[in-house]
Amino acid sequence: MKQTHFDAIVVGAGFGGIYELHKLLQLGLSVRVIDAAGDVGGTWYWNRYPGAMSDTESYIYRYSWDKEDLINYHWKEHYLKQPEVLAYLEHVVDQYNLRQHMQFNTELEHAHYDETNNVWVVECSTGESFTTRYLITALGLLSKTNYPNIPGIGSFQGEMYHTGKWPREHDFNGKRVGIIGNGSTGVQVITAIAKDVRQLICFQRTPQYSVPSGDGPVTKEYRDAINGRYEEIWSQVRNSAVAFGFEESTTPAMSVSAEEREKKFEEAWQRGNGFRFMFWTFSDLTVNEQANEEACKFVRKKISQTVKDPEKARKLTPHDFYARRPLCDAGYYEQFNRPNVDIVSLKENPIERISEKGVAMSDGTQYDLDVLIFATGFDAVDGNYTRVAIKGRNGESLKEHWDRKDGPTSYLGVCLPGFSNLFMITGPNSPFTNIPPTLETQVEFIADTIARAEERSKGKAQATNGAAESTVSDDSGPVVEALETAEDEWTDLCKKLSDNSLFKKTDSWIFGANVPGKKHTVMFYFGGLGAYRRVLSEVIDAGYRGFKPF
Ligand code: NA7
Repeated sequence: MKQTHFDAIVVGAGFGGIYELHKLLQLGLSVRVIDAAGDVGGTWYWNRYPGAMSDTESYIYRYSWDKEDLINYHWKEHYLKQPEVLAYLEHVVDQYNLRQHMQFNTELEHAHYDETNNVWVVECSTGESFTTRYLITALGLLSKTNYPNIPGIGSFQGEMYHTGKWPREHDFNGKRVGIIGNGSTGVQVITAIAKDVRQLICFQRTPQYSVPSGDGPVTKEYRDAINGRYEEIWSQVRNSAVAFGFEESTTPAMSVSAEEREKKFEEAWQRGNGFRFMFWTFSDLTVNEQANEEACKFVRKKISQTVKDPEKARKLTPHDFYARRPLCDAGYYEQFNRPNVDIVSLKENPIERISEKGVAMSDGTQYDLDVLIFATGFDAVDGNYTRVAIKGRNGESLKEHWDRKDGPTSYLGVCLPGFSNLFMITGPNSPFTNIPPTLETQVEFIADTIARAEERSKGKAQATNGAAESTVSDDSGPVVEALETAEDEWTDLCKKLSDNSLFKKTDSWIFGANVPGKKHTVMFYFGGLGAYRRVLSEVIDAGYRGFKPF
């Protein structure tokens, strides 16, 4: 079998992989990016479902490192829709001539670390085998699709889609459509297709708190104002907690009067954006039950004011904590005022089975459908890593490592003991934020670490070769590996930081609670991006604290 060697292989051609490639090429390394998809885009390649958009505002859902491009690459609305995000990533790839280093329709199937030669051996779905000094996974947080385990799922004779693997074409005009799932994806799909379909049945397991997105066209004046302040904007984003472009509140909700609270919630509702509603209004919505309930009451009132049919409103109204990934929408609750849109509560009436014709409910109701959409999310964070065998120094796979550690772990979200020269972009216990600024932070940390490793290894090799009395030729290259103590401390810190979070008390993918059998455990660093960046700086300043000397 032909084996080709690269200094670095990056797995994934999305936001993270593209930037990592760019950075590593700047270091003069030979790099190959592989991706199972047919082209660039990562998440934005696969998630082409109707209504797909980023719910980070457009001006900060992009790279910050190309100042000219920031100013000149146009964005039309407050939020980028999937085709625009994809077009942006393609534009960056073309601008920097990166495509020549990328190989598509090539899935990583197996990788193991060959300690003798200090290389990763990477085997792909194409039958190719590569060796590489550095293996960098840019797999995305949300890409392994999660299908519910409903009896008869394979028997449906109509069109069936998962939002995370959406085909290029679809036509739902005049069709009877069922959708299972109402997370951020389901909310976007429902809002986008309700007006076009003959009938839309929304199968909902847990109702959601969603706030308006505040989308709309941006004026030239708005753009010019943003363009004039990008330095300041990125500096604020990098030093903030959730990196969504606003200052997080420092005011506890119950420290102000009921009127003031209402006013603040209303202001956030009018301005739009889920993260703004959760983190800009008050400082303690995600940690204080009473404060949280105030936000819940506000959204419940909005639902009851919006949804005219009291039965639909009842089913759509959540009663648990407002402590899942915050959602925003372009008129979600409003869609249920359409006569062709209905909501089915799966907690009251579970799905009995999926049949050839549609969905059969426990109470005997049968919904005949032409289309069934699964907006049922992802086996998030570690799901992508554990489905392929990535084996480290001792032959232990990531899955075995994480089973041994009782949940997915890392040092700094990036490295792992036993997995020399493996770097993860948004690995487990990375910051919970708007993703591009965290990706950039990690990509730069990884590139700087590799630069140092290369530099020091060259120095070492020269010193060794120059030393006449030396009998050992140290040409096996640099080895970067986190210490197990550092991994354990980072995991403990992440656990501690999440201890007070109400997110922990709700079931969602953020704590791995959406996939049956998956351990409910911390998967993010909740300290915020600013604090995370400071930790990385301290690690570097302390000579790569937590790593074996390299
Ligand atoms: P999410 O947020 O995980 O939402 C998945 C939805 O699917 C949610 O409503 C789930 O209900 C529902 N679901 C999952 N499994 C089942 C079964 N077995 N039966 C019925 N309903 C089910 O995924 P999204 O794609 O919406 O969003 C993921 C992230 O992508 C999002 O946060 C953004 O960052 C982008 P549940 O609420 O668990 O009861």
